[in-house]
Amino acid sequence: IRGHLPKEQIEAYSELHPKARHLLFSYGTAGFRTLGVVLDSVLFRVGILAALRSKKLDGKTIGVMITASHNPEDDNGVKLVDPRGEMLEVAWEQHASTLANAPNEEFLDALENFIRTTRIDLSKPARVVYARDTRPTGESLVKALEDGLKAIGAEGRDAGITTTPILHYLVKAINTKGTKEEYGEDSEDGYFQKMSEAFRKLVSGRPRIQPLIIDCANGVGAPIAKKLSQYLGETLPFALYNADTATPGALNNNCGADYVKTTQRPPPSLIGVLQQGQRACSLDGDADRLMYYFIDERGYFTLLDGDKIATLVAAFIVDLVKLAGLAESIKVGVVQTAYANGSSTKYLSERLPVRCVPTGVKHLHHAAEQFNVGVYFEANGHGTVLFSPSTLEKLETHEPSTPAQSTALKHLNNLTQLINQTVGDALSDVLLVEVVLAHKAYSAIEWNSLYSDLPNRLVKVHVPNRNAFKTEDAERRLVTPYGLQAKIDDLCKRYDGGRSFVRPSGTEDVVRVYAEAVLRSQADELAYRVAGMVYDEAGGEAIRRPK
Ligand code: G16
Repeated sequence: IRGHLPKEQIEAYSELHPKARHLLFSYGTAGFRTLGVVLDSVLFRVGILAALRSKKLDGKTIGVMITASHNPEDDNGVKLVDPRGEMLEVAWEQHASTLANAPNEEFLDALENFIRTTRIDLSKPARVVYARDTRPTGESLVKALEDGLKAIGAEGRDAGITTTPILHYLVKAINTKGTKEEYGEDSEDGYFQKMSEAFRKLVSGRPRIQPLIIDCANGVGAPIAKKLSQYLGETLPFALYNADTATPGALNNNCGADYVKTTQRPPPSLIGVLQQGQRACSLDGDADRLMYYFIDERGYFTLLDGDKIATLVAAFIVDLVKLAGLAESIKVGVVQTAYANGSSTKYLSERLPVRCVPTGVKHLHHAAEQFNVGVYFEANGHGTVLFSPSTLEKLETHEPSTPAQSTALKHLNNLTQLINQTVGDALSDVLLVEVVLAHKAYSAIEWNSLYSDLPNRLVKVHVPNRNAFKTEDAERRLVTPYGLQAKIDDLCKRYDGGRSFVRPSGTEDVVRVYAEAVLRSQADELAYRVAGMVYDEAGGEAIRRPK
């Protein structure tokens, strides 16, 4: 090992954060996620791991976000953020799980072994920036993390209570400071300034925007949206609902993006508030997901989910690229997952290259990097737009030959400032959607009419062992339990436009079942019948239907 490992110090701190023998942790879709009260040892060890990741990357700042996002309030979790603001490199996920699971007395050995095999130079500096959402367990988990940082002698920066996307922004801003790629000032203020300035430029000269109703899921999105609103002033008035972060049990309860998407209903607190045709949206517990919706002229609730956002945004960017005279050199592509509504995939594929990847922002992000401009959104509202480094350069240096080209180019450059390109960001996405609606002079109704969603249903099945479910083909097909996929295929054939798939969740202890069909009743029936098969196959305990 190169450099010094303060073994005694680590051991002493480690004793304060013992790992319970019977618990097994796994770094899943979005880091470690389980009941908040059992995560103390994990946070301590993640502190050490983040410091080592920083040392491995020559002292670059690593981010740590303590959140369980859309999960219930009692859950908590932690995810690591790499220097460019993206999710932790996949190869390190296994290291994270191994270190989190080592019994107390073997932790130091596991650590030394890891440092040796990964060839980490301990003499390098270690810098970590961390934040948490509003969950009650967050405060003590931050302390455990800080003990991990102290134990290994890392420099920590507390970004306080903030959203996941702001933490990602900070990581990138810190690491690009003073370089040619400087991302912005490394503070919350820098984040708000950057986004709100770009927004003002993009909507200048357009008609005044009507107030937007935002359901904040009673989470950290509430105080952050409030601050953003001060920067936006009259350019985009917010009406904040479910902004109560103090009442125990309120977080994500009957509100928020996940509730709206899975129940396909507005939060009960907005019933009577939402007027026909008025657009509203929901954030999730850490403000990285966004759902828009409205009540249509017949009084029906209509969702504008991640697929609809992707379609709106991709079409807008394609138009601007054409108008700027750059259609030949800048190719726009879209990345989705199996949850994307079949109609959205059809609509988009007729116009653009579309790729399907497994669930999890890390997969979408990497696939989107392959395009000059990659628009990625999960149907659940998690997504953003990436401009490749060469595209950014092209946009900055291209000489427009007409005033129309010049305007389109200016809009594109402002979009690169408006969009949080590190990760899905509900508030940055709100601004993006509002810009497109303003430019197109679309109401929610017109936006929705781009294509009609196939009716769909998502259900959760509680099974004794969700790991028995293995998938392939970007999670569209089951490999095990053996024979189950053939049964699902047979069933799907009996429904017009029937499509269904089954996958284990990476953030909750459930198996998820998705189904869609041409008719609502058929989509529901297909979902519940496939869920029934999963239940029978795996000895499921209960099917939790949306209330
Ligand atoms: C996380 C991930 C998302 C994923 C979601 C559900 O979201 O970041 O990419 O779609 O979990 O994942 P799963 O179906 O595997 O449980 P969030 O908003 O909870 O961080």
